[in-house]
Amino acid sequence: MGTAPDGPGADGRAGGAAPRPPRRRPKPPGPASAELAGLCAATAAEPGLRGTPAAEELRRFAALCGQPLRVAVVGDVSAGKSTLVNALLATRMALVQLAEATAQVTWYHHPLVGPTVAATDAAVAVPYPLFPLSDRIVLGDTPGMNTASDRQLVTEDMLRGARAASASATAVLYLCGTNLSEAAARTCTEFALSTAGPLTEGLNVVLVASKADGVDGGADTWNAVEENLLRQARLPGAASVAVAQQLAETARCGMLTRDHLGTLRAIAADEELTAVAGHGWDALGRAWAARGHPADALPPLKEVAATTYAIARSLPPLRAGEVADSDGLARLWEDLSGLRRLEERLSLLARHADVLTVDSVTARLLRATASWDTGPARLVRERLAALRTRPACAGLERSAADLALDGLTLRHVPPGDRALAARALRALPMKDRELLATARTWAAHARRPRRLLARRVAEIVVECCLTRLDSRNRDQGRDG
Ligand SMILES: Nc1nc2c(ncn2[C@@H]2O[C@H](COP(=O)(O)OP(=O)(O)O)[C@@H](O)[C@H]2O)c(=O)[nH]1
Ligand SMILES: [Mg+2]
Repeated sequence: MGTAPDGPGADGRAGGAAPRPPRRRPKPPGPASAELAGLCAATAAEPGLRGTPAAEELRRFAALCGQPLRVAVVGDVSAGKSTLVNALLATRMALVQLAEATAQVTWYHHPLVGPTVAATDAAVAVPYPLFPLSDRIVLGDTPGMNTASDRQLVTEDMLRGARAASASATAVLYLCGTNLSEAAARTCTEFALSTAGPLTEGLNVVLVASKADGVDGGADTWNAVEENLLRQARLPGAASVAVAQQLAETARCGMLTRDHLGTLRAIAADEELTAVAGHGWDALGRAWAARGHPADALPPLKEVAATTYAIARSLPPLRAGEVADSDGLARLWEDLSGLRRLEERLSLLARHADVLTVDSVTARLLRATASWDTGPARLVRERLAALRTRPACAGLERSAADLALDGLTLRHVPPGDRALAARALRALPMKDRELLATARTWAAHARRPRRLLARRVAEIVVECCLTRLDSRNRDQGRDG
C-alpha cells in the first residue's frame, strides 16, 4: 500500500525542506526498559510457563521494551492522520484520501528496529524509510475512530493493548481539530490510565489541533485552540500542538515546484490579488481571472495548500525577497505548518522513553496477568515490584518529574522555578547555593495543597537537590 515516494528533484520538483534523516542507529528506550525486557524474557523461560500463551505474551512485551518510543497517530476518519504521518516520514508512504482508507495499524520504523509487530490482520510493519525521528520513534498510522465498519475496533484494541501486546502504542498523537469531543476525551483518558505509572498519567498523550490552516485570525489563535483542547481533555500531563499537516506534507515531501512559486509571485506582485488572497479560493479565483491570468494556474496551488491560509502568509516574505526558490518556499511552509513544534514534543517524549515504556508495559503486563494462572501471575507481579528498586530504575522518577514540569499540573509554579528544577533533575551544573535555594523553593511548593502529582514532583525536586548537595559535601569531606 501507499503511493510511490516522490524523490527530491524528481519531475522538476523542489528538494523540499525535509531535514536529512539521521544515519544514527535506533535508540532503545534505556536501562530500565532493558531490565524489564530481561525480566519478561527470563519469566517466559521459567519451566512452568514454557509453551503457554502467557510466555508468548511475555516475549512480545520483552521485544516492545527494546524498541524506540511507539507513537500511534489516532483520530476520526479524514482527520488528516495519514497526511500527518507522511509529513513526519517526509515521504508520501501513507495513503491519503477522503474515504476511510486504512484498515490496519501500520507501523513505520527504522530498518534496524524489528520486527516491531508480528504481521496480523490488525497490524503490519513497514521497515522503510529513514525519517527525521526514525532513530527515536516507531510511528503508527491507524484506522479512524468513527468508521462505519469494525475497523475502529482495531484502533480501540491497539490503544487498550487488548490484542497482541507488540501491536500496542506507548504514546498517542490524538488528532482532533479545534474541539475535543466527549468520546475523544474519554478515549484519551482511558489510554492514559491504561499506560500510566505513578507519575506519568497523561504525559504520553499529545492532542493535535489538526488542519489548523482552517483556523485563521492571527498568531494567538493557534495558542487559544491549544489551550482549549487542554481544558477539554482534563488530562494534566497532556500536551497540545496545532498543526497544518497538509502544508507540512507539501513542504517535507518535495511537492512544491517552480510553477507554484511563479503563481505565488504573481499574486504577491499585484495589490488587488494580495488584498483578497486570504479570503478563500473563490474570491482569489475571481480576482485572478479578472486580472487576465490563466485559469489553470491556481488549481495546482490549491491542491498542495488546502486553504488560502499559507497563500496569504507567504506574500509578505515573497515581497520582501526572502524566498529565493521553491526550496525556500518549502522551508517557509514548513514554518507555517507547526510541524516542527510537534516534532520537538515527540523528541522530548523520546528522551523520556525509558520511563514511558517501563510504565506502559508494566501497566499492561499487570492487566494481562489477570487472565493467567495464579502461579505465573504472582511471579510476574513480585518481579515487577522488585524491579523498581534496581539501580537501572533509579532515574525513572526524575525523568517523569522532568517531563511533568512542562504540563498543566505545574502551571502554577513560576517558569523560573521550573527551569531551576529542570536543571537539578537533569544533573546540569549548579552552584551549591542554587541547589539549596531550589530545594527551599520546591519544599514550599510541596507544602501547598495541590494535586497529589504536583506535590510528588515537588518532593522529587527537593530530594534531588539535597542528594546532589549531600554527595558534594561527602566528596569535599574526602578531599579535605
Ligand atoms: N485543510 C486541510 N485539509 C487537510 C489537511 N490534512 C489533510 N487534509 C485533507 O483531509 C482529507 C483526509 O486526509 P487523510 O490524511 O487521508 O485523513 P485520515 O483519514 O485521518 O488518514 C484529505 O482530503 C486531505 O487532503 C490539512 O492540514 N488542512
Ligand atoms: Mg488514513
